[in-house]
Amino acid sequence: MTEAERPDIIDVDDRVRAGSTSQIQDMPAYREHWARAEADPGGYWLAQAKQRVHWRKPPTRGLEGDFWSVRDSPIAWFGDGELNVSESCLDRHLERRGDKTAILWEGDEPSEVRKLSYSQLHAEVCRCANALAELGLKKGERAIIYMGMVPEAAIAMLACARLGAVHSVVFGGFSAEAVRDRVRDCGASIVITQDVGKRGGKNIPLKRTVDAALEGEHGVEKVLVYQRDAEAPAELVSMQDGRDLWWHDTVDKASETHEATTCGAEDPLFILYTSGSTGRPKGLVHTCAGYLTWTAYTHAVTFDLREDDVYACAADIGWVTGHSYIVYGPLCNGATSVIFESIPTYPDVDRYWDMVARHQITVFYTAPTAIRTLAAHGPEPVRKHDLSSLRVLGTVGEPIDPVAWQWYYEVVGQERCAVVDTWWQTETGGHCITPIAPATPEKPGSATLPLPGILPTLVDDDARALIGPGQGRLCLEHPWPGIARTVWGDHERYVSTYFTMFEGRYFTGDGCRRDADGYYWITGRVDDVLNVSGHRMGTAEFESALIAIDELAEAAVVGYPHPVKGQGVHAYVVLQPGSDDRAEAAKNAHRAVRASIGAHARIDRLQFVPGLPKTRSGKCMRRILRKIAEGEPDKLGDVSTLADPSVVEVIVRGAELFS
Ligand code: 6R9
Repeated sequence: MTEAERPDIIDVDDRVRAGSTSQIQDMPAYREHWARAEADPGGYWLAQAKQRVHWRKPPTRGLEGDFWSVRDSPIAWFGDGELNVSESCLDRHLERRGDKTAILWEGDEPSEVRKLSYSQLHAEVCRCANALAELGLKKGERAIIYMGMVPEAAIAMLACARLGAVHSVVFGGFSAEAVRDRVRDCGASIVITQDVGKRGGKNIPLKRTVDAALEGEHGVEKVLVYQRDAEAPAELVSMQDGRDLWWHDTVDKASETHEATTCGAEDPLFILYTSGSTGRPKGLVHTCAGYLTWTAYTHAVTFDLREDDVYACAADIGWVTGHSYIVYGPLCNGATSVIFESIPTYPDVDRYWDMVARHQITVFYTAPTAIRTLAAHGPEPVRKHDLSSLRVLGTVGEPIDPVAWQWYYEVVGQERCAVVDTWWQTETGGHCITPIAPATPEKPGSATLPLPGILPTLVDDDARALIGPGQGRLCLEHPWPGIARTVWGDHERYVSTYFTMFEGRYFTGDGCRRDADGYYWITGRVDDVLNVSGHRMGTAEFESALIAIDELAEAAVVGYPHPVKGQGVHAYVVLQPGSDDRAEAAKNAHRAVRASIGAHARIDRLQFVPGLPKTRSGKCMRRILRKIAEGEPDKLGDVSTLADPSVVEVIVRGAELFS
């Protein structure tokens, strides 16, 4: 969008400003906090950490380390503090909020609702921690959690935290191969799963996938299985003697008192695998105190959290949004957090709004892809319901176009709610660039302004920092408490991925524009990371799955704009000499991607090409393939360095069939 097309700033003056825990209620307060955090980051965050987190031994140190020396000395925040994250999320709420609903679970069927108060959740987490300890899980050891959206997933995460063990949640859509990779990479000794997951009336065979993942593996000694459906088809759930245990035989029988383990501020809390431009997914490591401070702070500030809020984040616990804004941030803040098992279109396209009305949800947080899907059904399914409880609407995961933003604001929010377009990443732990409700004047499509502690810089192709309005690569200048500290088992990969492109700066992988008001507009990834329906996937992961099949010699995968999913996946593939059965190759290609990554990874356009456009030195020019997939073959730029420029014409003609 050009400056001339920029919609006007939306006035938020008349929004309610009472009873918030946010501390930032208007723009002067925002500017004041931002300036304080910039002038004295250590002091500012130490004060926040002491206020928002429950400490066993309060820290005296703020930040140690910087982005220049991150190779030799990892970033540390609050380094001499001691805590247990689960005490911040549970124990300390018992006195004031023991009977308050901590988790409000809405199952796949709208009639299935469960509420767990803070005391009940505390008791369940203690039970689970005792059971896991009994199974041998110790401080510092890793547990894989491969579950659907049930309260037990959050219970398992908090139980690991209580033991000082490190969880790695794997999204329930991932394949057996992807689960196996993660089990191996983090050296997990326990897997926590469930018989079947439920989504949109279907069974997701979680246990069967775990069995396939662990076939022939020796590291995992125990598999703890939560029973979601006692009537699940027997062929989906077989239990292996000596290895597999039912949750109801172990956790339910364990004691509900448990003394939490003392952890250092910088002990790892969890590993979360995420896709990058190259190679296999990286296990990003988040540590206890900085992560918790950042998620609690941002959850309270961005959403203007109130004590009586019913807060719902519709993300999956398997992604970072679920970690930070279903589990850790909200529970640390003593909020009521909704866990939603189903999908926005089941049993009907008004499911979200029906749920908002039934539970009187006040803050609702979802992804642009869901908004686009629902907007396509028009305003009627929304208007059927009384949405007057809503106060703040959030989005995350991908850029939201101004049309979808307006629909969210007008139809769902009835022009009454703040809309917070929160930009952040698995790496950042929590929100970084986002409006603060209700303080920040919004502009549809812009993530607006950086939170306190976040110093964005736009860098041009010559590594120069831009001053004032302009477009460039988005970097962040100074460590904030929530930044991931390392890549599990490979600190060098962490350094080379994020800190070598522009030395001394964290490079986000995103492109971004800054307008004359200093507002940020994320334009999407500038690297080889795809964002399909808010799911982050690496083109390299698709390509390695494709070239592993017999029929294919080469593959290059790029994204293209998709009206609902944000991005679609376009795969260019070259048949192996001697193979000519395209139908068979296509079938195997789709199957290979599903087996290697998971059900959420799908090729939208599979195009057979005679060869890939390569330079004389053999490098595939992805820029050309991207332009062709985007439907702009007239904007290919310089193709003179190609070894065989004629291949481009054939590819362009083939791609036309898709448009
Ligand atoms: C939280 C999460 C991170 C990537 C990020 C960017 C995209 C996320 C966005 C957004 C524009 C927003 N992204 N939020 N782009 N506006 N509000 O999604 O983490 O899965 O690691 O993805 O998602 O491209 O770099 P993750």
